[in-house]
Formats: sequence, C-alpha cells, structure tokens
Amino acid sequence: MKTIFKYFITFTVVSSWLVSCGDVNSGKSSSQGALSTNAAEKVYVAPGEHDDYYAFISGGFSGQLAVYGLPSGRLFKVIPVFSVDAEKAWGFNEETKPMLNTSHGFIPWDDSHHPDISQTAGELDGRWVFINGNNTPRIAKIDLTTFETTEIIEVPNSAGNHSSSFVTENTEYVVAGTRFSVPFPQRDMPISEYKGNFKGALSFISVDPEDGRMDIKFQIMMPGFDYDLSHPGRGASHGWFFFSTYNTEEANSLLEVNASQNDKDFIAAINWKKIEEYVNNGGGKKVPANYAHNVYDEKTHTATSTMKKEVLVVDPTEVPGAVYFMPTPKSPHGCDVDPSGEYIVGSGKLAAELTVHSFSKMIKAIENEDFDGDAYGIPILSYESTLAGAVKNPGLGPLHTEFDGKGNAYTTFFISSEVVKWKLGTWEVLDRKKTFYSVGHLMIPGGNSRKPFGDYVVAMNKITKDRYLPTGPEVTQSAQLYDISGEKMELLLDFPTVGEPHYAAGIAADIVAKKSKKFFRLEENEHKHAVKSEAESKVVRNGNEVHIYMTMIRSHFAPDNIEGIQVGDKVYFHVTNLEQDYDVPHGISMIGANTSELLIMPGQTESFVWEAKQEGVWPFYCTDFCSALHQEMQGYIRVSPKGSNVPISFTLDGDPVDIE
Ligand SMILES: [Cu+2]
Repeated sequence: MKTIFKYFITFTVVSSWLVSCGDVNSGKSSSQGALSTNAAEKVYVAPGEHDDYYAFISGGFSGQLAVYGLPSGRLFKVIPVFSVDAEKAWGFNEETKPMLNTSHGFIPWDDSHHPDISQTAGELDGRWVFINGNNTPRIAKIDLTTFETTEIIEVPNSAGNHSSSFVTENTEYVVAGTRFSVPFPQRDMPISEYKGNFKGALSFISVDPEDGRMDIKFQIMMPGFDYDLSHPGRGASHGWFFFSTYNTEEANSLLEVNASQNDKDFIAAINWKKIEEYVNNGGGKKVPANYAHNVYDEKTHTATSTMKKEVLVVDPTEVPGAVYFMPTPKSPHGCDVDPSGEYIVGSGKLAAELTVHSFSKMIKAIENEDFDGDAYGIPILSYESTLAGAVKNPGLGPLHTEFDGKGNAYTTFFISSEVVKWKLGTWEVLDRKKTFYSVGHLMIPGGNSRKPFGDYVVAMNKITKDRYLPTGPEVTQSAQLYDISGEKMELLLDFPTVGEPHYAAGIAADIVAKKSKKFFRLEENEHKHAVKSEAESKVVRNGNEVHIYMTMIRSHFAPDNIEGIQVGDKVYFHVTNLEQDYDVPHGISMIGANTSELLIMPGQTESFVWEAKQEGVWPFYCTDFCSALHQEMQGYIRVSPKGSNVPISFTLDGDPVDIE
C-alpha cells in the first residue's frame, strides 16, 4: 500500500512537470503531456496492420520523394526522382540515365519541392504524383502503380521552378511557375537592366488523360516579378490559377530590403481556360527553346530522352480578360484556395493580418472594371474590391494554409512556430498549437482538392534542435503529426524525414494500394536486351565490347562463369529477373564497377557497364538477399591480357558452353 502511494505521488509530479514544460518549448520527448493523452494509441499501427494514409513527403535538397504511412510515420520507400540513387541504381544503370538528361547535360541532382496528386473532378484519383525540380527547372511524374518516376520534362525560360507543381481539378494541367524572372530570350545583358527586361514564365504543362504524357502547352510571359507559390481554382473558380508574387519592385540586389518596399505585392489570377482557347485558335508565338523530355517506358523498362526545340509563348496583354493582379500585403508567400474554390488565401510574410480574397468578388470587380491602374498592361484590381476578409492577429510570419473540408483553415507561422486553426467566413482564430520549430509547409491529405480528408495535419519543420538524440551538428529533419478530427488540434507524433521535408501530398491508402503493381509480366518485357529463359542467355563479343545476356532466378545467375574477357574490354551486363512473384527483386554487382549495383524487379531487365581493367578472376554476386541460398548466388569473370587467345565461354546450368 505504501509503495503504491509513493508511486502515485511520483507519477503525478513527473506528469505535471512534463505537461507544464511542454508549454515552454522544452522539447522533452513527452512534453505534450503524453501521459495525460492517448496520443501513442492514436498513432499505433499494430504489427501486420496497415496505415490509413500514404504521405508523399518531398526530400527537398535530397531531390527525392519519400513515402510514409500515416498515422504511424513509418518510412516505406524513397523514390528517386531528380537525384541519382545508389539503392535503386537510378541514374547509374543504362535504363535510367536518360531520365536525368537536361539542356545542361546530365544533372545528377535537384531540389525537389512540392508534390501534388492527380485529380478527377476535383478529387484525388491516386494515379500520379507530380513534383518540381526547383534548381534546374523540371517537372516529374511518378506512377502510383509502380511508385517509380516515369517522366521528367524540363521547363525552359524558367529559373527556380518554385510555384509548382500543382494540378488543375481534372489534371488538365500541371503548372510550373518561375521564381526568378530571367531575360527572355536568355542572353548576355547587364543585370542592372533587369527592370522591364526580365520576364517570369508561367508554364502550363498538359497531361494526357489516358497515359499521363506531359507536354508544355503554353508559357505565359509575365512581368519580371518573382512568382512564389500557386494553386488552382476549383468549383466555380475552376479554369483559373492563382500565383503569389514578391519583388514587384523588380529589384535585382539585396532583395531582403529592396523587395520589401511596396506595401502590397500581388496575387496574379490567370484564366487559363481563356488562354487555352486563344492558343487552340492559333494564338501565341512559337519561339526557339531547348529542353529535355524524358520518358520511362514500362514495357521496354528503358527511358528515352528527346530534346525539344520550341515552345509556345503567350503575351498576356494580347488576351484581354485573361490575367489580373490582386494587391496582397506584404510579400505574400503562400497562395491557397479553399475546397469550395471561393477563397484565395494570401499569406504576407511581413503582414500583420492574413488576407483572404473572394473569387466571386473578384469576378464582380472585373465586370465593374474596379481597377487601380495596371502593371505592364495587366489590370490591377482595387484591394477592397476582392477582399473577402482578414484574420486578425493570427501569428508571426504566415506561410501556408490547408483546409479540412469542414469549413476550417490551418495556417503555419514560421516565426512564431505554430499551426493556427481559423474559420472560413468569420475569420476567427479557433485554436493554435506549437510546432518544434519554425514550420514551413503543412499538409492535410487531399488538402489541394475539393475533398480533403480532415483527420490529420502534418507540419514540416525547418529546425529540429532538441527533439531527437543528437547526431552531430546536424539533427534529423522532422515532421509532426496532429490530430485535427476534434475541435482542438492535438500533437500526436514526431517523426524523422529524409532530406528537407519541404512539402507533402497525402491520400487515403485504399485509393492507391489496390492498384499497386506486384511484378512485371515477363511476356510483356520488351527490353531490347531481355532474355526470357536461361536457354536464351548468351555472351557476345563485338570488337572490344562484350555483351552478357544474363538471367537471375532463386538462387543463381545464368551464365555464371564467363571467360575470354580481355583487359580494355567494355563488358555490358544485361540482366533479366525471371521471377514472377511479388517482392522478389534480385541484385547484381561486380567488383570494381563504377556504377551502383542493380536492383532488378521481377520481370524486369536492367544493364550496366563494367570495364575490365586488370587481369585476374573477378567475382560478381547478388546484392539483395533472396533465398536461403542467396549467398551462393555468385559467378566469376576471367580477364586475360589484351590480345590473348582464351576463347569466350561460359557455364550454363553447370555445363561449359563455348562460343568462339
Ligand atoms: Cu515551398
């Protein structure tokens, strides 16, 4: 009895201390009062059970896209997109090297920012995820049956491809707005002559409704501001796209000061339907360009890269009624449209209030020509005429807003490190919760759609400090999961992420999971170097190139011992995984190979080149543990001196086969 009593006291004291220090940012692991809530229960996904949501969290400077489960925060896969990835041989094998081709040559890195999931009738359909490469402007498409990047298109006339990659409500377009305005056309000119000479390209990339094939339909050449973020209209505002701008001052140095002079910058409203119609009727001008279009084919298991030579450009002043500016205080960053399509939220980074524009008021203002002048011929609507309302004293440094589909909005505040819940229409603040620390984007699954899944919000923080065990000067990047199903938000979980968790897109798991591919059918494999049975495997010399057509199946390679290779030969391994079973990839790597290992899915063919540099007998082996006899899955290559008369030969099923 005495012991129990003592325990009770200790427990009470400890728990109240933990709860109170949660309010002072102590960052202790239980600082949100975990002992007084059932937070752990709410994120617990029992062994063998599945998560409710997929979250696709961009890897920022890692260039990749990571797949997590919610609410558990478990990491399932890192999908290589814009950066080479040794784990998947992405950018190393012959099949995927063309995916990283650009007009600047092979670029093995980019800065991935904003993923967005394809939609039909304004709801997530789970077919593809699009994501932008910010540095060397590109848009990638990831197929959600295979969770592999299947297309990357470069965006010409752009720089810092930031206001991307958001889709319209039937995925008619994925949009890529430039952050930096640049000379158009690119040329050698004094930077001091920026003003009036640089242009900002907003690119509308069409998506084929059947196969998803992307194509730049048109680029709108806007004034030389910085275009920061964007979102599509929906419902009544479908057919419009909204872009936040900063640096309407058109300064070209010390932007920190010089781009904060104007009291208001703009949200640009683009009637893309009107521009599409103009283009379909022969409007716009084809101008020379040079950009790569890279497509990965699921049948040939191989990517091709095509250089495109022109792009259709539209001057917005030539399409009256298509483009307007809505003044928005002050240096707006986020530009978010609510599920109904009526409200456009502009977050002025330096503004005291959150500005919300009304789409219906905007249309009325356009009809009444309620203008406050123009910028380079584009009408500026009067501030009051489009204003729906403002959220007063919301916090410091507003960035991004998402919606729960129940009439509430959630905005992140970078400086005051919090997520604030407020009500659409009344603009009253309902709740605020701390983030740890300096939050950038937040994500509600389905947030950029007509129908958000309003159970959770994920905050993506820029700084982690003391939330985890230290790992040297850099601590893991961090996301935080909040339950938003009730009136008040509740912090449930911290979980580490890969690279910078810049932004994310989430979707109910059952929309995607049921369409997931289990293996590639061997009879559909059209890879030009595929062999579909061990009997077809062979070794072919062609000058100083030797091509090995190899198969793999539990637990051996065919052929396995290859002789007759000479110093100076380039040896191509073309390897087909014959397995027709779920989750049985095999790997292969060769000692001294410059490339990454190959990890080949069932039914797939991949290739790599190995240069024979030294005489000897050199082993290769399977790199992915595949069976009890995985360790026996190996072979040798005998390398003889250049000009030697050792004939090409190999062993197949234990029998020697001579070729020459
Ligand atoms: Cu961003």
